[in-house]
Amino acid sequence: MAGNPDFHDFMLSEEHEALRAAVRDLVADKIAPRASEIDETAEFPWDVYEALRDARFHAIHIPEQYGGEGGDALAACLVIEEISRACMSSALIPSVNKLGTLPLMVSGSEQLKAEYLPKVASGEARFSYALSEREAGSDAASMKARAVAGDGGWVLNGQKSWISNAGISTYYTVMAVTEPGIGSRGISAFVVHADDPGFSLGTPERKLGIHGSPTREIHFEDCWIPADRIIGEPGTGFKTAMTTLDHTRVTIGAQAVGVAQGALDVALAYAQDRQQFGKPISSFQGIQFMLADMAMKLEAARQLVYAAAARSERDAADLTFFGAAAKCFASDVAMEITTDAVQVLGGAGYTKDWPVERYMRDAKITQIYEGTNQVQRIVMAKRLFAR
Ligand code: COS
Repeated sequence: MAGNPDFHDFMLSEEHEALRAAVRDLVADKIAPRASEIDETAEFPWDVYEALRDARFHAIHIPEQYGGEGGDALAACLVIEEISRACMSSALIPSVNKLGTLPLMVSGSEQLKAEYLPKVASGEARFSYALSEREAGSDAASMKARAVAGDGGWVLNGQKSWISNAGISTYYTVMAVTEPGIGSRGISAFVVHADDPGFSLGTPERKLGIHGSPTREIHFEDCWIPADRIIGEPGTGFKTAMTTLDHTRVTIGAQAVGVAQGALDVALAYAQDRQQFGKPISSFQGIQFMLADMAMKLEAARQLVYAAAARSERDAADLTFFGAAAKCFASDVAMEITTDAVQVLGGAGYTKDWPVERYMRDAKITQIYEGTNQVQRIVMAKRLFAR
């Protein structure tokens, strides 16, 4: 699977197919049976983390030279898609690890990469990404968190919001202002440790979905970190953050495709089983058209996500457009498909006896995180005008 972006014949390689099959088996065995309970208890599934780590699927994107599997962008998408098909909360394990470590892989010094990536590869550590703030969501460059050089290092003050897997992660990539007054060019990226003095966690957010992935604020109060924990040169943090999102938005597309596939699977089976007016509801054209539309849109989303993954792998010039398009299209489609799956199941679909209401709740976040779909459309339009 390493370094094989060569799938312009629109077929997955044998290695990718084998990976998909292996993840599917693990999901059926260890994750699907737990998915509803993870949602109900809203606890981080350490058993799933261990199962993914044992199978080396928890951070498949880490290069081999740092002790990782060296999975390419499509491999990461396949892992994330297959896990999301059963449990999106669990899919955040590989997704957040990729999001947190990619800034290092994109802009970090060799020393930083050698220090942190092997720990994530081995499963000893987990990494989150901290860009947003309470008052700086879509307008990320208006952030207020401040890092001031001092005492041979940096002193951080401020807060970050909606941080996925906060409290679970060992390390955080944190974007903060190092030179105020010059906008995005005054932002730098840093590695912060969960046990750095002055680092603290907010209370867990109470959310619509992805209950098994904790989301919290993180706070810095005179939090001192050594000078060599800056990622790249001062002032390059915003670019690093944006380049990271170009790649990882593709993985959100993969989550969306997975959760939509999970919902379609349930709707298809239910429609063929459920009898009304003396026959299965799948024999009614109204239901057939819904299911056909769901499958058609899902396949279009999947193809766009895989095409974007190929661009991510080869760092293509049009990745910014493709990452935004894949995330935006797949998540809009996932919201439609999961909502329609609830409709196909009718009253049953609205209850927790069936997983489709969970899929619908979980799908919603894919339209919001790593940039709202309104932001994705801004990003796409900018690229169109730049041509
Ligand atoms: N790759 C590399 N550099 C990029 C880039 C990208 N994809 N996008 C922007 N940049 C650079 C620009 O080239 C510009 O650099 P210069 O100052 O050297 O010209 C700089 O970053 C600022 O770009 P821009 O002016 O476009 O930034 P804006 O403040 O207008 O913001 C959006 C642009 C809205 C697209 C950005 O803030 C964004 O993506 N917001 C959403 C953030 C997000 O996804 N949050 C979720 C957090 S993770 S859950």
